[in-house]
Amino acid sequence: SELSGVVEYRNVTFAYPGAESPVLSNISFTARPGQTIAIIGSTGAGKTSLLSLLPRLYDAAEGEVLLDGVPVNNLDHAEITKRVALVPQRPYLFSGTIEHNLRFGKTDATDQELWEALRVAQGESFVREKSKALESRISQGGTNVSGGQRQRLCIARALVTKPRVYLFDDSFSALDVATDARLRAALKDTTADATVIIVAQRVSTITEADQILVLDNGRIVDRGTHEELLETSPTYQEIVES
Ligand code: M5T
Ligand code: MG
Repeated sequence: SELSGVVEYRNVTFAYPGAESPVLSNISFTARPGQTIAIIGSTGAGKTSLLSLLPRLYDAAEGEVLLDGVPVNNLDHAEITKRVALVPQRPYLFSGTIEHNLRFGKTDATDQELWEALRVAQGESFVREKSKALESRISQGGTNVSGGQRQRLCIARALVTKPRVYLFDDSFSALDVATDARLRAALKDTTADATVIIVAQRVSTITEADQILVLDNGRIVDRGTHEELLETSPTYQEIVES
């Protein structure tokens, strides 16, 4: 239906194959269309691992990850990627044109759709400034674009697929504060009906989230809005002050 995109983690515990101890323990939360859920926590807390379970990069051994009420373990990757786009922490660009990179998830996207995605991702002007625009070549791994340009192209690539659920893993960290703010304002409009889960390092990126999950050592130690957590969460206060 129109309002698909409900994500639910139910008592999820996860250990990497071969590892002795879990990196995630008893994770439960729900993210609904129209909401932004933020995940914050120190390096190694398990943020990337948590996101990776929804597109089934790994499967949780205990508990369930549900997409629109269906355990993702019962869905194949094609069914999941129709609804879920993950912008990974180290986003990858292929050797080929910008156009080729942007169409990766939706090969029949129109040029207009590509430009619209670039506009939202704050990538329009640097692509226009290139003499070949969308036909400009990206070298293997994207070494001929800056880190911030790479992030914006990978965000645009996700936008092109018009998913119901966006997973942003630290996707704004290479952007300066002004670009980060412009991008999030544009994203807010475009993703208004979608479910958005954002992993962030900078608190300023997530102060407006509907709910912030504070992850520490694989557990959700606190949750609430920015204002609530400032009052109640010593762990959050530490992150804010760091
Ligand atoms: C959480 C371990 C990692 C850490 C813990 C991705 C990955 C992680 N780990 C593995 O053993 N194998 C893997 O493939 O899991 O790591 P994370 O989820 O990457 O933490 P984070 O995203 O909160 O950290 P950061 O640095 O991105 O802020 O013990 O060794
Ligand atoms: Mg990470």
